[in-house]
Amino acid sequence: MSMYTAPTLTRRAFLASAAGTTAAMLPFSLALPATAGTREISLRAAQGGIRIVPPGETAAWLYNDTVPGPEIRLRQGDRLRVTVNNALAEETTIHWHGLRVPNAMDGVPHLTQAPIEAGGRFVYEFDAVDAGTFWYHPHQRSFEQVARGLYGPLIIEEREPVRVDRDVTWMLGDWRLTKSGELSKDFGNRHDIHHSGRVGNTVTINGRVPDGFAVRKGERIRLRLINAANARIFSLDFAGHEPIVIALDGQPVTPHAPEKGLIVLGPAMRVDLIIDMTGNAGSRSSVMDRFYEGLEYRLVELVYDGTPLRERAPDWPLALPANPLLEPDLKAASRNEVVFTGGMMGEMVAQDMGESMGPGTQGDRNSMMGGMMRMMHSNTAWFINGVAADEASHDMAPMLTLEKGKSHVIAMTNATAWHHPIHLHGHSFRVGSRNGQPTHNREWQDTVLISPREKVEIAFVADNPGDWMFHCHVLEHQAGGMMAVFRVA
Ligand SMILES: [Cu+2]
Repeated sequence: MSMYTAPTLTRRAFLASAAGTTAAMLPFSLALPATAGTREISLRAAQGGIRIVPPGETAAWLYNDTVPGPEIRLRQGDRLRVTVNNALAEETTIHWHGLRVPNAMDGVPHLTQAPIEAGGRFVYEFDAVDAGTFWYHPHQRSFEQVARGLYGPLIIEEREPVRVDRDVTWMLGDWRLTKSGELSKDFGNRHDIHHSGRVGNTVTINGRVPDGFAVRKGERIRLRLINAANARIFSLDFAGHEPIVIALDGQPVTPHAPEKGLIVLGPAMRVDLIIDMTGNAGSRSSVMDRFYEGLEYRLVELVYDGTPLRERAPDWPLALPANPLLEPDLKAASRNEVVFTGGMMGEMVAQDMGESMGPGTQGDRNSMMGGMMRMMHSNTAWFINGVAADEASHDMAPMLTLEKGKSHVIAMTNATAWHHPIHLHGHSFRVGSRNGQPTHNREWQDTVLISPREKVEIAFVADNPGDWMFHCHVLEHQAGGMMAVFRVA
């Protein structure tokens, strides 16, 4: 991040209107139903331009000419059919992040489908099994395609949603812009791969650098946060407000106040909040991002209207109805160890933790230095159980075969000096413990953020057959080898 100076931003108003008239104000279009029961959408990936930092236009890659791509909304139990037209000059795919879809619809090139060639077309079709906040993005060269703007929200509405005044999506984006407002073209560079990934210098909400977000005293908002950044981790502070977490990665969780009041989102993660707007009419309140120490900044301001909606916050229920997930049986579960190694300073951490970094890197200090030198001069940087995958081909033998219909524990150790948001396709899992301590809410997630030197155990029933990606969602880490395949059979 320090490598780039932020361009001078002309702040652009991001003013949503008062309750009831917001939809038209949101900067993405709403896809409308064709017939009840099946939602038909078409997405066209193509080059275009967007106004992140007015007055200039930034060249980007877009779905249907917008960033984010259109917000796809349907109801739980409905079916979605998406025709994708690839107008890019290179291959692409779409992955439906967090949705439990049939394997052939998962959008992983070479693993679940042939990539959609330039000028080609592919039809994805699946049922919306779980309600919640999800998103879509390419899985082909995602470190570049996502960074150029290919992503969009996918909202599955509950049949009986919780009552709120407004349901709002904030898709958080992170761009590395040059002084002239162009996207920096250093996608997948070695430095980003070996460190924290491509952390940018310009954060957007729904594709715009936000200024104010209009609210009213007494209003209750369901805020769906989606982190679409390649690498940036957010830690949001809604100072003066008391947000309640009601879902993580789309899956309902016991409503609770976030730890230390901070909403932490690693790349690809989602958090659904209920926020009662308790500020005074006519006041302003900053939403800060405090993740990177010394680099705190104001994400957006909540701008209170002069007229309250109501004097007191409503006392409507907060809990969401559960999704149809199978409960893992920990006593009967198979246990599998997964160790992450690599990255800058990784050999030191791995050695401290007594972990090997795989062939040719364990042993004495000489071979350790040799391994480090080899890594520095290639884009292979990260290992799962000693193996670095080839991102370009997605060609991987399954690392684990998990018996279908059975419960499985994956005990993960982050023997590196960096954070990793680890994502499993095709399933949601319970996060059971961190460093041996049970989690408070045994939350369901599809992407779990693991701190340096942390051990995290997850558990799930492998009920979705096929070959599924298991990878870091810092997209530069994925490109540097941090991916594997779990086979459910
Ligand atoms: Cu990572």
